[in-house]
Amino acid sequence: MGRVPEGSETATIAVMGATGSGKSSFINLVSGSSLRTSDSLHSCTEEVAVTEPFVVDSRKVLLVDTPGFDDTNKSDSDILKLIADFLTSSYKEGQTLTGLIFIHRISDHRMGGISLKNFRTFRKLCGEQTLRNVVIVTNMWSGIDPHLGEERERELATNDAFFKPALDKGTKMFRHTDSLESALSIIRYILDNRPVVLQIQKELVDEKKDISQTAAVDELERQLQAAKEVQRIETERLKRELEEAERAREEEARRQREAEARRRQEELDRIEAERKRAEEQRAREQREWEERMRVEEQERKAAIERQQRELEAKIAEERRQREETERRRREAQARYERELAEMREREREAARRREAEAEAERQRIQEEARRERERRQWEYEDRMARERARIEEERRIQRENAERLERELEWQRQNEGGGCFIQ
Ligand SMILES: Nc1nc2c(ncn2[C@@H]2O[C@H](COP(=O)(O)OP(=O)(O)OP(=O)(O)O)[C@@H](O)[C@H]2O)c(=O)[nH]1
Ligand SMILES: [Mg+2]
Repeated sequence: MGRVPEGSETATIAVMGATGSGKSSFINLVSGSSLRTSDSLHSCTEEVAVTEPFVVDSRKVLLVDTPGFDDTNKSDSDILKLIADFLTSSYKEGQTLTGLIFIHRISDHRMGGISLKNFRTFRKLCGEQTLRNVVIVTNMWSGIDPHLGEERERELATNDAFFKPALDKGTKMFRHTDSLESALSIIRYILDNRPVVLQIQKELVDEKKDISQTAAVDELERQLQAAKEVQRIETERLKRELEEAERAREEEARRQREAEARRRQEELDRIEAERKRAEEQRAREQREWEERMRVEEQERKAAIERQQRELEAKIAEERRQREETERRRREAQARYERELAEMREREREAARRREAEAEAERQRIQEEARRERERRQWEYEDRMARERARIEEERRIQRENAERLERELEWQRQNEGGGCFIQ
């Protein structure tokens, strides 16, 4: 690929195939376009679209994207009309197709399915003379086991019901392995072809037929009729099967009803037997229960009488014990009172003794105090007598000293007159 050469003859290649087969993806890869593709189950391309020109080996190339047959929104005849309109107008403008690519997913589970039905319409659109310009491209090889892919490819190429008749008349089959290189090699192969006029272009432009008179529409109608026939046969088969099933169901239902009735009768018998057994059991249990109740009642009465006797004995014993206790209490009380009186007597005796002892002690202390007072009185008087004697003595000495001083003074006075002083 490279710059678009001036004046070179443009190769226009149309890409067709079932919806979702990868037409737009193939075109985007090889032309660098960005046509819308889809991951969903819904059809994506709704109109015929032509890429910008691009160059392969110095040839200007245009790829034509087409909506896929078996579109989710449009009928096959609508799609055919869209493609036919494009081919008619381009042919009228003098443009013819250098090649046609029919894309087939090798990963399709049903080889004879939608894709091959579309291929038949495609062939009628191209015509037998142009099959040399047609290339069948198998893609999506990555989604299948290689051995299974090869087997399918061989089957497609060798089975008359598939691509063999077209391949016999010059159509080629290529693998597209998702790489640009594989896509380019397919384009390069087509570029060696001479442009051709398709059957539908001849029919619509040269022969001025209405689209309803074209072989492609014939093929679509044939397919529609065939589909209707298949549908009719299928509906009849289903109807027969339904009727048979209905009969079989009725027979089966009758058998089931009988079996159900038998089963219910058996169930009723079983329930009745069960009920009888349960009733007998209940009556037996009732009798046993009554007998048990009677025995239990007797035992209960006996037990009550026994308990009554035991209780009365117990009450008598308790009364006796209470009287015994009362007697002992009264004895203890009397003993206690006696002991209390004795104790009080002893205490009174002890008190009297203590009082006598205290009186004796008081008298002894009083006596001692009196003696002490007397002793102190005596000592005091003695001391006073001695003091008085001492004072008398001192007075006597003072008198004597005064007398002596008197005498000395007298003597002095006497001596002062003589003029002599005797010391
Ligand atoms: N693995 C694999 N997936 C592919 C290839 N080509 C297309 N796809 C995927 O297939 C899906 C449909 O691809 P499109 O290119 O939209 O198919 P289409 O044929 O243009 O579909 P319509 O426009 O609806 O008719 C997308 O998810 C693509 O990515 C391929 O070569 N290999
Ligand atoms: Mg598309």
